[in-house]
Order: sequence, then C-alpha cells, then structure tokens
Amino acid sequence: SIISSADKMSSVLRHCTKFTPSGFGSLLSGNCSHGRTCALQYFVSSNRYSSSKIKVDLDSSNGVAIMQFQSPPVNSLSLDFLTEFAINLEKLELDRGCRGVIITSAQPKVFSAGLDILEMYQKSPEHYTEFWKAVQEAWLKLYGSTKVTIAAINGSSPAGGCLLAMCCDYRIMADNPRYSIGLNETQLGIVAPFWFKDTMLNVVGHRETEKGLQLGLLYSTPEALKVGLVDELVPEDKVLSTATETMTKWLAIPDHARQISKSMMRKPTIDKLLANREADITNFVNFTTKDSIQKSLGVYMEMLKKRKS
Ligand code: CO8
Repeated sequence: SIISSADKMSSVLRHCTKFTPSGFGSLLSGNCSHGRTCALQYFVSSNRYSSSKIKVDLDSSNGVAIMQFQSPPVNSLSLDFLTEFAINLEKLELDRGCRGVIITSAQPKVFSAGLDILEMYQKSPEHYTEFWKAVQEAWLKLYGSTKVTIAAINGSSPAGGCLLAMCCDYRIMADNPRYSIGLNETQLGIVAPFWFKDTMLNVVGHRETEKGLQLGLLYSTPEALKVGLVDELVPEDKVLSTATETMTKWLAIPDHARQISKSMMRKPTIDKLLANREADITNFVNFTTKDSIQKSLGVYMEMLKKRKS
C-alpha cells in the first residue's frame, strides 16, 4: 500500500542511521559517536537548533527549514561538519512539523568546497574509516530524506559540495561567472566512489557523467544549466527567495504521493550503498593510504595555498 511504501523509506532511513533519537541525547550531552568529547554545542529551542558549523531555522508556519552552512572559510566537509549535518537532517526527518529543507551557505562565494582534504591527509587508517562512515551517513540521510530538499547554491560547489547539491530534489544556483560546480575528483588524482557517480548519473545521465567524471569537469553556471546539473540560474540575491518560492510549489503536492515517487526513483541507488558499505570503506581506506594518493593530495593542497598567495 501507499502507506507501507512510505513507511519502508522511513525504515530504510532509520535503519541506516547511526544517530537514533536516543543517540541525540548523548550528543547533546557532549559525547560523540566517535568516542571523544565533542566540542559541538547545540542550542535547541522549538524552532531553531544551531550547532557551531550549521544553522537551522524551521519556520513552523510553513514547515520549511533553512539549513545554512557556516563553517569558514569554505564549508569544507570535515568529520565534525558531516556529523552535525547528519544529526540535523535526522532531527528534521523525525520532526513532523518539517516538510521541506533548503540547504545553503552563509559563507560568501562558496557553497561547499567538498570533503575536507585535511581529513584525508596523513591520518591513520582508523581516522579514514571514521571519516568515510560519516561521509556515507551524510549522503544516506540527504539522498534518502523524505522531505522536499532544495539546494540554494550561492557559491562554488566542487566535489563533495556538488554531491550535496545533487542529492537534493531541486537545484537553484547563483548566476555568477566566478562560480562552478562538478565532481572534479580526477583533477586531484582521486576517484569519485560509485555512489557519487550514481548520484550524478541520476541527475545528468550516462554520457554527461562519463565525460564529467573522467575530466573532473567543473562546470560554469551556464554549462551546469545546459547539462541539467542545476535546474535554474538566478541573480545571487534571489537564490534564497527563489528556493522558498519553489518549495511552495513542491509542497503543494501531497506528501505521501511525492515521497513514494521519490523513494521509487532513489531506493535502488541507496540500497546499493547499503549493501556495499563495508567494502566501500575498505576501498576508501586502502586507496587513501597509498603513497601515491597521499602525494597527490599533498601537491593539491600546496597548489591551493600557492594559488592564494
Ligand atoms: N579541504 C580543506 N581545505 C580547503 C578545501 C578543502 N576541500 N578547499 C579549500 N580549502 C582551504 C584552502 O587551502 C585555503 O586554506 P588557507 O587559508 O589555509 O590557505 C582556504 O580553504 C581558502 O581557500 P581558497 O583561498 O582557495 O578560497 P577561494 O574562496 O578562493 O576558493 C574554492 C574556494 C573554489 C572552494 C577553492 O578553495 C577550491 O577549489 N577548493 C578545492 C575544492 C576541491 O577540489 N575539493 C575536493 C575535495 S575531494 C571531495 O570532495 C571528494 C573526494 C572523494 C573521495 C575519493 C576517494 C579517495
């Protein structure tokens, strides 16, 4: 039945979540799942729960939550960021008063710089394992969200930043010639995992994914619109208001019917990662600990720093 399919999606979500409702309790009291004392401070009130790296405002009049990334300088996806992100999504998922989530950046010029390269550089295999689990978890939560999700992309969005945007139901990007978006992993000498690839494939199709992934393409905004990587370009100061207007249209559809349609489209992709989680972690750890990969990441970080000076 309709209801049981929707319940199934929620159960997939609950099944794949590391943070059960009781888990929040331990995090709120300062104990993270990764066993160390967590410096994250959560401020919880009825409509607003903010953590140090992400601010969430839930408007109870329309059920729309705006989630703003506020992790300077570039909202890179560190272990702490990803942990907060997954927790916030989980809280919203369980909140019956929330029907839609808009993700955007509070930083100028950057939506998200993708995975924090420092988390993948000169660390222990245990650290890489923990980090990769957090990356998987964030993806599972966002890609599997039953809420309407809209990315208000108000800055550059390479690699993991592009992944987050692609997980949403709709993408609105600021029409600024300085911004770009894409899975540029090969340019760093690393390879986007199969579920990054699947997410892109589901958005832009096989041919464009094949080209974009091999070349590590960062698309300019008109190119991104042309290939369907984003749905709409708007002036920078209209990104959030357009996202809110778009949300209203999506929320006009009955939740159940929309959620089942979403699940129908996404479940096979989600199931594929769920069935291969451990192998995917092993693969990431083996790959990242390779000398050649460490060297590539070191060179890339140096390049980022030099480019600045
Ligand atoms: N991780 C860590 N630090 C970063 C990252 C990052 N991804 N991106 C930028 N920084 C740092 C810079 O080094 C710089 O540090 P510092 O101030 O100490 O010199 C600071 O952030 C500011 O950076 P910029 O000066 O470059 O900021 P701009 O506003 O000029 O540009 C950009 C912003 C466009 C986001 C630019 O920083 C950029 O292109 N960054 C690199 C983005 C990138 O290539 N990310 C790829 C990450 S890999 C990933 O997400 C998927 C990996 C999949 C796993 C593969 C399996 C092995």
